[in-house]
Amino acid sequence: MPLRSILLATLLLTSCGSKGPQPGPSAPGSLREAAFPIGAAVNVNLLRSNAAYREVVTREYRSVTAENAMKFRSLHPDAATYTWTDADYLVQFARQNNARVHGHTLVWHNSLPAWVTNFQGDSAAWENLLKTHIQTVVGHFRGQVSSWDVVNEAIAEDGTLRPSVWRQHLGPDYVARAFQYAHQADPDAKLFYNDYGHEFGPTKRTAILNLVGSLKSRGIPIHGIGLQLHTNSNRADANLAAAITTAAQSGLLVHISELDVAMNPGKTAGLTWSSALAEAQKAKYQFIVQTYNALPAAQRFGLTTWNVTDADTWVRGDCSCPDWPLPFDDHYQRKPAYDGIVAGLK
Ligand code: 9MR
Repeated sequence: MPLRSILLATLLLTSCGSKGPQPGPSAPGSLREAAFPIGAAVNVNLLRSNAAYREVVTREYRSVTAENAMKFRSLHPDAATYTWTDADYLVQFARQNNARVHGHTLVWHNSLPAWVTNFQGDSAAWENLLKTHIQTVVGHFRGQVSSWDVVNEAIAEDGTLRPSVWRQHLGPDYVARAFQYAHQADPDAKLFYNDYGHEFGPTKRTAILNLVGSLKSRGIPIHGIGLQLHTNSNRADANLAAAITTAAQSGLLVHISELDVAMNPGKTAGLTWSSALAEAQKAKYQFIVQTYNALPAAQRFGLTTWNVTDADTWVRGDCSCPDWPLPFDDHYQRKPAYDGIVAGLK
């Protein structure tokens, strides 16, 4: 083959095809270049088995959260059994790719194994269950998982403490003790209270900030607030801004921990993707990132999307409807939403 053809072939190979998804025209090299860590919730099975998925995660993200692999039911399916394989795989992947791992989640009312929901024991036995789980998990990942959602979704939408098994068997102060147990197991880990609905209005948001503020003033080791921000096209920008800026008034780290922007809030069965939806979604992503980017740098822990692409979003399963909530499409390509993130970072 003449030299010119070889050069042309090499150029073509590097600019399309062989490297998987390609950057859009207005995009930078990758989201890894942002001033704060941008990450995604990762499905470990896809990471193992789907090369295009793995390529996007590797190329774009400086932080990873396990979508499911570090939940109670995944890690601790029986009282005497811990299963580390998937979570360890993710930690190993992150180490190879110079990404941080955010742990999700130690104490939640959901995704519990039957042995916990059926557990019979007095309050001391429940306390031991909670403490042992937290300290075994945090201890296992000590030095590798640098932050944790210690307690997830403990507040109900009316602002009261959710009547979960934990609240029922351990009393309302289980939240504080969970943070203390996690801190004992890894004093260097950054510990978060994570919840959804800060953007719904002041009731839940105020309750969360009061809880977090009271933990902080008691000297409980809490370092940050996770705003899930599972949002959609109908949510007003003013509510999104209130969620982000109010959380920062706590003085703690702020993690946008589970961001996605659903575009079919009416759950219309036959809805199809359109450039109008793509542009509306881009504007929402840009607004959220811009608002977050305006927080004091020392409080910007990072921004994590919940899942990677529209092909693996939890939203479709949840609504049983078509939706496209993420910055990458079904073919692992960058969407206008991606450009919205980039624009918001400027
Ligand atoms: O995306 C997760 C889905 O695969 C699980 O079935 C579900 C229950 O464990 O949890 C989903 O992730 C949730 C996260 O852990 C907490 N905030 C809400 C997320 C979406 O439901």
